[in-house]
Amino acid sequence: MYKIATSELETVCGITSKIPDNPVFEVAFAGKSNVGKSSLINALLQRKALARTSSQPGKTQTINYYRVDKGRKAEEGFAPDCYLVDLPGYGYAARSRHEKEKWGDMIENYLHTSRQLRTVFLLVDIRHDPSENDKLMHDWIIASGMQPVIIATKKDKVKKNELKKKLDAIRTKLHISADSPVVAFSAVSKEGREEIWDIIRDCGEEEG
Ligand SMILES: Nc1nc2c(ncn2[C@@H]2O[C@H](COP(=O)(O)OP(=O)(O)O)[C@@H](O)[C@H]2O)c(=O)[nH]1
Ligand SMILES: [Mg+2]
Repeated sequence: MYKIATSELETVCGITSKIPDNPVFEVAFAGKSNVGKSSLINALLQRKALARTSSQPGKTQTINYYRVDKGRKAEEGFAPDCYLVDLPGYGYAARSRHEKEKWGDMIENYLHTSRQLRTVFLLVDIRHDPSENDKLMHDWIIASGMQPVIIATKKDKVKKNELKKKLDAIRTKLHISADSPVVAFSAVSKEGREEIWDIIRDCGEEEG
């Protein structure tokens, strides 16, 4: 189990904010509103409510940078010094066209501007087939030169004997090759947490 020495919300970017030029690597979390991005970040950081969660979709319309283990030297057993970036959610039905465009601009700007971004995790609800917006987001991540890592959230909501079928459906819909991971995660049981930290640590090490 990864130990986390410190975690804090360091930067919040609105639509007009400049994307920060951060000193250490970033990994980002994308997905529709309510899919469980903030819950996943809290679970990774072992914090109850550092990232605000809500049963009302569409609350987070900023890019939130959570700094992990700031200034800490790499050490076995500890999470690396890095940023977990909570991206604004999409697919909120009541949202206006104007807001959708703002959302798209923000995400595209982030994907293209952030020099420290190493991996984007795309979260999809394990119970449902990926939506058109999920496919669009998946394509955007690939177009910006990264291989998205899929996290199927709310694993506790499906029966054990349905798990494989659900994961296979997600793979098929998003055209995920057999050698790319699709990680099943539950914020209730915290299953999947260590596997996600392994991926984060590895993508930070690639850069040296
Ligand atoms: N059962 C279950 N509920 C979850 C899980 N992850 C998130 N939720 C719930 O789903 C809702 C939205 O979660 P949140 O993290 O705010 O989603 P976000 O909009 O993507 O940041 C909240 O009511 C959470 O408690 C999970 O793994 N299992
Ligand atoms: Mg959120």
